[in-house]
Amino acid sequence: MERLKPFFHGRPKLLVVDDQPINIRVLHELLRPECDVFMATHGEQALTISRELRPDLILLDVVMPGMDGYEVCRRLKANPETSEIPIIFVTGKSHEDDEATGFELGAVDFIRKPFNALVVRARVINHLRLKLQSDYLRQMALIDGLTSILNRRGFDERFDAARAQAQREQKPLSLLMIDVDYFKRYNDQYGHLRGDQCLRDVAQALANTLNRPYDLVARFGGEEFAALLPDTDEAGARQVAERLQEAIKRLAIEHRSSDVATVLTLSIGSATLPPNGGAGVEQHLNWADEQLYRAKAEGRDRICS
Ligand code: GH3
Ligand code: MG
Ligand code: MG
Ligand code: MG
Repeated sequence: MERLKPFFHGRPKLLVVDDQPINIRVLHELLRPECDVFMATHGEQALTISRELRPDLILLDVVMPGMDGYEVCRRLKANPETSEIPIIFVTGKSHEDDEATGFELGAVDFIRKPFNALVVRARVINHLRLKLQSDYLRQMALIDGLTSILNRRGFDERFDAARAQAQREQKPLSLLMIDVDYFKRYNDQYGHLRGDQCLRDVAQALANTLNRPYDLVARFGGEEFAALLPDTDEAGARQVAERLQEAIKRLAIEHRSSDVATVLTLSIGSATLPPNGGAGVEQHLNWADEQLYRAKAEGRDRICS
């Protein structure tokens, strides 16, 4: 049978949940050539592992002491962090009503014990393939084709999540709006192809300069980028903005028709949301935009906050 080829590095992750270790062992032996198999022997453990590991597929027993499989499924679906993980019920319950219940709870498949090993393997492979494909398409939808960093849609998603996290943890959240200076003239002087290459180089340099794993940069549109800096106050944001400006200057991309330098430069507007929040998404964006506008008006190649 054809093996799974993941779209990204690493093997798919499968979580097997069953209160009988023998059942887990059988499934583990059967499926480990296809994926990394993890196991849980009760409902609470299944929920914890699912949150931490984010498996690509869950094989879920129904009858278990304590929390049964249906309840585990309900809770997984209720949590946005785990709601997208496909679930296959594997159960000795053989009444059609049980199967209907499983599907109503959002399962993608229902397998009866005792099962045929080859059929289980084929079903698991099919569902893993669908999951990897949908992950891949999702990723593609959030990534900018020219620069390979997050696009506006990707930014919006992460912005919402970062705002929620900042509120929860009572931490500041800084937003930088970054715009290339005199880029229209750059295109006019050097042509669109070099303009495109320039945007790729700028995007890579911005991404490489942000060194904390939870910082991010996105292409906001055209020659405009946005950086999101969780747990960063106004002074910290200004420091990061300076590092980004320097990184772009170090690229030393010739720009003869710029009025502010002979190399490519950036203007940056910075807006920090205080730990107690307050401003809405639009407000926060407008605020950073206003600072960017000010940086342009005051002469470009500068940071305003
Ligand atoms: P300012 O200093 O005020 O920001 O001036 P600017 O010329 O950079 O700003 P303006 O908004 O007038 O022009 C932005 C230019 O960016 C116009 C457009 O041709 C160019 N641009 C936008 N997206 C792309 C792209 O994907 N590739 C290339 N090559 N150019 C792009
Ligand atoms: Mg059981
Ligand atoms: Mg510009
Ligand atoms: Mg612009």
